[in-house]
Amino acid sequence: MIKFAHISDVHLGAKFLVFGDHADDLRSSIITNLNRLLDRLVSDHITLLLIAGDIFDGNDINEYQKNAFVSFLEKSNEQKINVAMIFGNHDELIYNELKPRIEVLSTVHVLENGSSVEFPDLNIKVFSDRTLSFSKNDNPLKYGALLLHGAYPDEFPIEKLRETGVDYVALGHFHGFKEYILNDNNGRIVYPGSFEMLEKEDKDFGNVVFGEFLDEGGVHILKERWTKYSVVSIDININDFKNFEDIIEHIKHFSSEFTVALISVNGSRDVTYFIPEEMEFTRRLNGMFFALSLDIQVEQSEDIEQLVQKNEFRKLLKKNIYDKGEISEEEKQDILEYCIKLLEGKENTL
Ligand SMILES: [Mn+2]
Repeated sequence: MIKFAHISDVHLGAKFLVFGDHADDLRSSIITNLNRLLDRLVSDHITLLLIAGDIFDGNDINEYQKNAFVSFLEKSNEQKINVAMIFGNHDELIYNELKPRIEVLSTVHVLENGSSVEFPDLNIKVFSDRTLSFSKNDNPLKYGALLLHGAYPDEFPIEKLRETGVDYVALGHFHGFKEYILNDNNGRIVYPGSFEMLEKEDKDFGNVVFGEFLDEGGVHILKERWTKYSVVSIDININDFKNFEDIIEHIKHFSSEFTVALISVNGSRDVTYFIPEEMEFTRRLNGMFFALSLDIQVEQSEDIEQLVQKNEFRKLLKKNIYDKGEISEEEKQDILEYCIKLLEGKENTL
């Protein structure tokens, strides 16, 4: 039984622009989790780490971020943890720059497209080949893993993946966890999801996948959510709430400093139902969440509803006045007009 871990889409140096003042928190969270991962690999005697691309967010990365990653690799090397990794198209230039520092680390292997590395001690061969033009015959060892960055199944059809004869396809690119069955011999195709929350709309991000190659072939995997951040969708229909303060009270229940709230406000209101403008609404929610996205789609039903009400009122009034025979036509008309003005707020009650 050989243990491994799989991460992808670390996106070191991501700008996290949508998170404003909190961007630094997320950037440091990535590095905290990298260090935590190293501790875990050591304490759990996990000797193989697969990194499936998008390690850096782009080519414009500061020295601190670059050093954080190289230092992670150096420590992995000291701990004799085997690392097989690929860079994505996002971070190719950085890789070329860091190459001299990475190449000297004997347990760290950067796989370029079409290459592979054998770990005889682990009985595993790790491939990276976007054309998928290799087979079981190319692997003298018991287990095979394939590192790829891209879209499954569009770029990597299941039939071709099966023909490679590998036990595990370690993918990167999508930022949410996904697991697919590769074959009926416990083979799996897995996206761990990004290492940390990258966009407000991401789902199931911030994971590390832990697994083991089984004696009978194939793998068993477990996803662990490592991010402290989460996303909650709050759908509000204003017609379910007495007033705006009631809505605020409801939203308060979800309040957390590590939560991104996606709040959508729907329903239809008449003139008496107060919903502030988006900016004021956001101000009231200030401090409740890590970040917030507010979408107000409330129908202004005042015209139609008021019109219906007015017409009803007119009909009722007319009927009641005209039923009384003792007053003159002129008086009836005056009363009717006065009442309508009252209703429209153009006249005060006496
Ligand atoms: Mn990515």
